[in-house]
Amino acid sequence: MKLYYTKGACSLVPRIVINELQLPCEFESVDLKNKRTEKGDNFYTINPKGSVPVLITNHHETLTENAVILQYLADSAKAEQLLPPIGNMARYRVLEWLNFITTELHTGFGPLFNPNFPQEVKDNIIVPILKRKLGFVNNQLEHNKFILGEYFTLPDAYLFVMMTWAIHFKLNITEWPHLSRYFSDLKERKSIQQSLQEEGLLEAVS
Ligand SMILES: N[C@@H](CCC(=O)N[C@@H](CS)C(=O)NCC(=O)O)C(=O)O
Repeated sequence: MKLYYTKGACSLVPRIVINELQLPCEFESVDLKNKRTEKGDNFYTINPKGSVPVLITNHHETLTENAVILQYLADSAKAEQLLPPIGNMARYRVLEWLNFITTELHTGFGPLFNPNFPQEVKDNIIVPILKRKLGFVNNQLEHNKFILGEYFTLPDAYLFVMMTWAIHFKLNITEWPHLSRYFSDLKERKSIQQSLQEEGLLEAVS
């Protein structure tokens, strides 16, 4: 198995899940600006969409889209705590959260990464929308250790990376006490520490 990734990007999410499951995996970095991989390949030949993450499965299938890669990893490893089996309502709760994070939070951060987006629009429109959504996540965490209760599930890996972006863009996460506590706890998790270390991000996130 191989994961194409970019330091600190959303490809950190499948890396966390790979480490959570202790799966053997090769990692190759991608320069997203020039669309070149570490080994010098044209990244468009690997993913015509030009985005990370890309997972090459042990069966040589190329799989893209974070939320789907995560499901593939958990299902292949029969990791029923990360993603409960078909028919169990808990599975659809995991998918409900994955869909929310990918379509609302992940996409919501997009303009903040775009240097051509006017700062005024970022400050007055994009950030307030993101804050409202993070406030919703904070409320969900009031009585939950993890986003869906007692156990770490796929959306927790995704939310962790969204929180690192929130901090990067100086959204004041102390506004959300439950989210702050959740982030601090997740940071100490073995798979997350390992993933941060592998991408050279331990200091940036501490
Ligand atoms: N729909 C994709 C989007 C992935 C995505 O936004 N990747 C970013 C990095 S976090 C990227 O590669 N951006 C560069 C580009 O799209 O050109 C997914 O959910 O996996």
